[in-house]
Amino acid sequence: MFPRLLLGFLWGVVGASAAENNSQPLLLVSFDGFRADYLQRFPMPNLKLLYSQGVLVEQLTNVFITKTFPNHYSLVTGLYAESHGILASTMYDPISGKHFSLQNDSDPMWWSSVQPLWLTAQESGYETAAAMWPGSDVTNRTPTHFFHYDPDVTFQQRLGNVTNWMLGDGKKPGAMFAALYWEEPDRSGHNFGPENTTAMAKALKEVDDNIGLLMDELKRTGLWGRINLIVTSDHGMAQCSADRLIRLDDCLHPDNYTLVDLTPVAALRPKEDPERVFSLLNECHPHMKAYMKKSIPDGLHYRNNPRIQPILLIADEGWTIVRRGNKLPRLGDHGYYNSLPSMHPFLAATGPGFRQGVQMKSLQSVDIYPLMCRLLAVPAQPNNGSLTSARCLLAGESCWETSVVIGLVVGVLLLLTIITVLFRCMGSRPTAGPRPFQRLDFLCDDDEPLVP
Ligand SMILES: *[C@@H]1O[C@H](CO)[C@@H](O)[C@H](O)[C@H]1NC(C)=O
Ligand SMILES: *[C@@H]1O[C@H](CO)[C@@H](O)[C@H](O)[C@H]1NC(C)=O
Ligand SMILES: *[C@@H]1O[C@H](CO)[C@@H](O)[C@H](O)[C@H]1NC(C)=O
Ligand SMILES: *[C@@H]1O[C@H](CO)[C@@H](O)[C@H](O)[C@H]1NC(C)=O
Ligand SMILES: *[C@@H]1O[C@H](CO)[C@@H](O)[C@H](O)[C@H]1NC(C)=O
Ligand SMILES: CC(=O)N[C@H]1CO[C@H](CO)[C@@H](O)[C@@H]1O
Ligand SMILES: [Zn+2]
Repeated sequence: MFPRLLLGFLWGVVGASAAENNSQPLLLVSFDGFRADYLQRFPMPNLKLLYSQGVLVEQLTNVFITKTFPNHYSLVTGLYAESHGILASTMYDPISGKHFSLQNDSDPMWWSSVQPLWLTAQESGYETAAAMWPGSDVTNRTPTHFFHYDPDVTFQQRLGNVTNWMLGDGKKPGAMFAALYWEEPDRSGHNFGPENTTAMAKALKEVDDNIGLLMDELKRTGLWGRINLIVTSDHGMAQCSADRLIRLDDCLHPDNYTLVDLTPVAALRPKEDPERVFSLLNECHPHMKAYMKKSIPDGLHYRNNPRIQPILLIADEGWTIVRRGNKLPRLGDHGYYNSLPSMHPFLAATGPGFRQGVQMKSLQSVDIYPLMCRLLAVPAQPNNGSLTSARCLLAGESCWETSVVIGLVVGVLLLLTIITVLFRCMGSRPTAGPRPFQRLDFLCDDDEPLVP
């Protein structure tokens, strides 16, 4: 037991220092809206081949709200939405009076309270790159190489540019960190609903073909096996239905508030008498929870930011908030509580920095940021993640499972106690020669032995 634990400890020390100098370039790829259980429901042969040579985390617990921009920014900062400031797809900032939307997102004001990984790696002297990653085309905050957002640039074109950026031009080393974003299977999930097996099988076949393209391209360019590759996503997808609509106008006249964001998490600014507005919304629908800002649960990490509005409404899984009418806007949606498995994405990774054949049930998505910083050997900015669990995915790192840590601490304490006792015994009677073993139990008390 002790030798094994000590070996583990030494291995950890050696492994940690070796890892610091063995950093390889890192490519982070996100397939938007890849719900964790798609991996069980659909074949995905290329993705399976990828993680068979690396690691798989079956479910990532992402951040609330489970939307695209908040979660993509969490991946590259390790912060909850309240701490990185990208709180929704549609925002209002009461301090500046500015509005944010997916079409109007490049004002640096929204993004600049924190530093995404591409800027941190740049400060460490590296080139960085991104293809369509949310926030990567914000004025003065771009990586070395980037695209202005354009959904019409194909996966192959994004990939071709990213591999070129990572390869460098022979004179300069290529980008050390690159991030690649692709819109599917999110788009199909919204349009057809995750329960439409026919439509989702088609969308996921295309995603898996793109993963095949990615592996082929990395092999063709000689990057495969030289770089670390993480394939992940921002959130899952829930099935919606016209039978599960929550109509705000049924509860409260729209003149009484300004709507900042609508579904499945609504953000409202009451015009007057907030308590009255709240109480009407609170009783509005059994499948919608209303919160005054101050009482939003701690666990959501979605309260401490001026961009969070005075009243928040959260629909239950699969329910849609509308103002009025019977029209369902989307067959699939996300944004719901991040405790729901349907909202969770997955993570697969491979490369020299990762173990092989390791599967983990779950991980916090904020833990990916410190993991990437470790892989790149760049200093992590203050963040909400931890390497404690994620370390188990890395090659050359000891994996501190809780039981091992407790075993180690108890073992070392026991060993120290025995050594102390032995020394005290020897010291107290230097000439006495060997003593009866049982006497050790009494800390070498020189009185009568308890067992005569
Ligand atoms: C890592 O590399 C740096 C310079 O390249 C060197 O100074 C340092 O001693 C190395 N650290 C280890 C643990 O090998
Ligand atoms: C974009 O946002 C800025 C700042 O809130 C605003 O001044 C501008 O009118 C917006 N543009 C569009 C097209 O919405
Ligand atoms: C890079 O992207 C552009 C589109 O912006 C495309 O025309 C070009 O072919 C891409 N380059 C590669 C090597 O794929
Ligand atoms: C599923 O999606 C397909 C399109 O791929 C569509 O033709 C079909 O009607 C959908 N089925 C259901 C039950 O919505
Ligand atoms: C998240 O990290 C930020 C930056 O270190 C910190 O300010 C914030 O308090 C953290 N949030 C939680 C819930 O620990
Ligand atoms: C609770 C509340 O403020 N109700 C008001 C909402 O708006 C309508 C129409 O403007 C008023 O008549 C209500 O008194
Ligand atoms: Zn998304």
